[in-house]
Amino acid sequence: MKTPDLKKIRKAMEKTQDAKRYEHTLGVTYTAAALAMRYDESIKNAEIAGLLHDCAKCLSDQKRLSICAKHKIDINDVERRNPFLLHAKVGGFLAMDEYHVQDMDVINAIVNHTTGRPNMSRLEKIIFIADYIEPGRKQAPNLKEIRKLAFIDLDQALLKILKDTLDYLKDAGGEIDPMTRKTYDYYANI
Ligand code: DGI
Ligand code: FE
Ligand code: FE
Repeated sequence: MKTPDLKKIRKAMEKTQDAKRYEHTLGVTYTAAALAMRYDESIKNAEIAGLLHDCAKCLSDQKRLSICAKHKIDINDVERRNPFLLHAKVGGFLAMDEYHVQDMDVINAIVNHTTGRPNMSRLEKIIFIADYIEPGRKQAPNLKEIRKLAFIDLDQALLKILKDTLDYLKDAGGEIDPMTRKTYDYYANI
């Protein structure tokens, strides 16, 4: 696989992800493609990033940590204590290393899909939002409103997702990654 081939990547995800995760992957891919149509983004890039965004989700924490150590991927304290967060960074690495993705916008969309980051590109926003609203998601509050908002205003949808995620983490006692807060502060003040 030398250049990204959608069909091959899809097959690879079907093979390496459990059935539920693969369903989610397809949901994010189709949702990202629809948002790309709405916002004049590259549909192919949306599909590649959608297919690969959780490619490191089905690895063990130990494997994620060892990939980071081996390839000198920086880890913060929150990530060290909550290694599931690393599936985004490790996923970006694998997208380059195993799936031959070279487009840095696609890589960034994978790397930043969990915490976001300030000043995201349109594709990064699309993947972040598609991950949250894809049809298979059932639990998050305000989903109906956010799904509608996503097709009206990307930044407003983003802000609502970040707010609900921070509220959820506060309630559940989840440790907040500094980047999640930074992203929220940035989009709350634009
Ligand atoms: O991989 P997915 O489940 O499809 O989605 P995701 O990569 O957005 O991960 C979702 C989970 O990540 C969700 O339960 C909220 C959590 N999350 C997002 N930001 C942070 C976080 N968890 C912690 N502990 N800290 C964060 O800053
Ligand atoms: Fe994820
Ligand atoms: Fe996901």
